[in-house]
Amino acid sequence: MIATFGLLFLPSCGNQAGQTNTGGALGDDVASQVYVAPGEYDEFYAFMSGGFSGQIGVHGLPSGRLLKVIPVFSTDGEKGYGFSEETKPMLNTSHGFVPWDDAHHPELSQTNGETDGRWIFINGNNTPRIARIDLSVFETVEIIEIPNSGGNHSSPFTTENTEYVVAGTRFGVPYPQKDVAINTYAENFKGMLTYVKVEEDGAMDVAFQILLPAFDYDLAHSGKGNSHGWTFFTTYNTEEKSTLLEVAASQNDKDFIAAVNWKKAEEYIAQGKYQEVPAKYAHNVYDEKTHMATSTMKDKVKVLIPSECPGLVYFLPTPKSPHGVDVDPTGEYIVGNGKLSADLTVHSFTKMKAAIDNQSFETEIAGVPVLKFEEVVAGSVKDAGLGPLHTEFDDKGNAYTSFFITSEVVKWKVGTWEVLDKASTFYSVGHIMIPGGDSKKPQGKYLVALNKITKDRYLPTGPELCHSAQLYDISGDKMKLLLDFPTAGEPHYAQGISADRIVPNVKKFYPIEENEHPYRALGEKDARVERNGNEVHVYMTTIRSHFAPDNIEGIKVGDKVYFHVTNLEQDWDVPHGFAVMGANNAELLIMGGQTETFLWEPKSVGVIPFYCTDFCSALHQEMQGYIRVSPRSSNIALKWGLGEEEVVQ
Ligand code: RUQ
Ligand code: CUA
Repeated sequence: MIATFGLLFLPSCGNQAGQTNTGGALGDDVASQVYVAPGEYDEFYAFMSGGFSGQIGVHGLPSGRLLKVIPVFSTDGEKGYGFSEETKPMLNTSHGFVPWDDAHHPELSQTNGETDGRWIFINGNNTPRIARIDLSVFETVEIIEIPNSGGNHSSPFTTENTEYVVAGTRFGVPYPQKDVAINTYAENFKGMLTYVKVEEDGAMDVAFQILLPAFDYDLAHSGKGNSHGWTFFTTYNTEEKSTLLEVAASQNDKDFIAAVNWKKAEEYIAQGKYQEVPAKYAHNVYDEKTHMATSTMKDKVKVLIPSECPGLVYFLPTPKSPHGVDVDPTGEYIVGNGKLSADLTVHSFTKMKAAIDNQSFETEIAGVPVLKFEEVVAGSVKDAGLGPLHTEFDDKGNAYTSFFITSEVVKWKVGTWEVLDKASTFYSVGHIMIPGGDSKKPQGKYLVALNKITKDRYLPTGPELCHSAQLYDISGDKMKLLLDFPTAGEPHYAQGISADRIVPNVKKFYPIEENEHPYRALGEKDARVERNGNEVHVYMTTIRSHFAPDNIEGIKVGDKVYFHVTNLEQDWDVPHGFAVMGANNAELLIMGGQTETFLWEPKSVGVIPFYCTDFCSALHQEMQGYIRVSPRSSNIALKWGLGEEEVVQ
């Protein structure tokens, strides 16, 4: 009763734009539809990209509860990600250490076109990268840089069996990079599409790249069923302009969807019809046994040139500056979300194949045949709204498209193209997500709208407001708004999956006997301190509620002190933390069975405290210790201990 009373007052100030919240919180008993009782699990996981936070936010659906923020492309002081010696290599690139990125599109791994819960991939837009997150631990375990690209936006959309994840450059860049006048764009700049091979165990590597004109490659989705073996990329700026794009790149009536036959590409690679070119890009891998990341610099890549590889790429004319490209669950329909077009254009894969067979080409650009629009178009969704961006699908033959300008989600029928329903979003929706909504088997119970503007939806927090997700029930004929919830960073795309596909594989701690970290200490008997010149290695252990050792003497100003901290706990949810006063670093947060390393370079003499940062037991506050720092010239012996026991060296 109290909850209902509260809700009555909030929407009145949440609707200043004059929109009516039909079927929303006031409609009927929606609260019970999103209520997940204490102690119960949500039915779905939702993985929201963090946009300019560089991370992934994991929420439960339908409750909207934030379950975890997974650090991916940005350092994260909360978890020591990018601060510990083990994770620093994850953020290495050909430009050196890059502690931030703009993460847009999470994409779950698939088997037979269905989400399988093994991994989630996400693109780094700014310094082109793709990351892989292992969903047994919810940690980033691999990041590969994408060479010959600028702005990896059309990424990392997967193929039907996760054979590949793709990357397409949003910005044309000189190929190879060189010092040229910007106004030579059309002649010197190129656009590269990249296929990253994903092995059975998840390991990624750049398999090949395809050299195309310097259009802006915006988004992508792969075919499925009949269209398996193809990937579709949207383009804009087919005008190939480099300045004032808001006008210059909106001239052409139609831009293109680039259809890439990646099975054909595999044949050309096998026949050796590629150019091997120098390219510097980092490949970073986190090993769950050594608890350590390594970064390897790669130096070449295979490039396919369409004019030398007939049948590899075709352009499908598509009005007008299409943003998202989405393939329906059958694989037959390819939806081009032309953001400046009044209608939504849908192409047919069958018609596309026929047009290719009949050579119904309008023209050719850089060796790529342009198919005739009328020969490939299947239909269009008319007058649905303004500014279509993205489309997802349910399991009943319906599609849902977000319209940014008119702030709404429009439901339409695949095949007849009729508009069935519209629901307002609050406000300015970008991506939408239905669990499995870009797979062969959508789990179409909920739709999440990811909104850009939230003013007046939440209590004000100064000039900056959080972004917002809105949850709709789509199980009936009409969409029903159930819930608003804030998100971390700016969610672009998101992915959802029923929890039963992930929960059985989730690890609760790392078995200590499998720990292969070179500086591990597998019990307190292994705890010790070793000096090697001005490098000091502390083999430290943690267990409720002490560090071993907790008193260390004989450290000198100018030393490089590496604390290798092994958490001996073999229990779920008992991390210990580690922090040192004045360290130019973040804490470590060490999971059970894990070893992590903290580098500290003491700059002045004194006795410096350290402590556990994660409340771990009733005696957490006692979990502390001291390090004595002496002058560089001193001859204080290295000495360490815990309680009565002390070792002097
Ligand atoms: S993009 S809406 Cu990467 Cu559509 Cu954000
Ligand atoms: Cu260990 Cu607090």
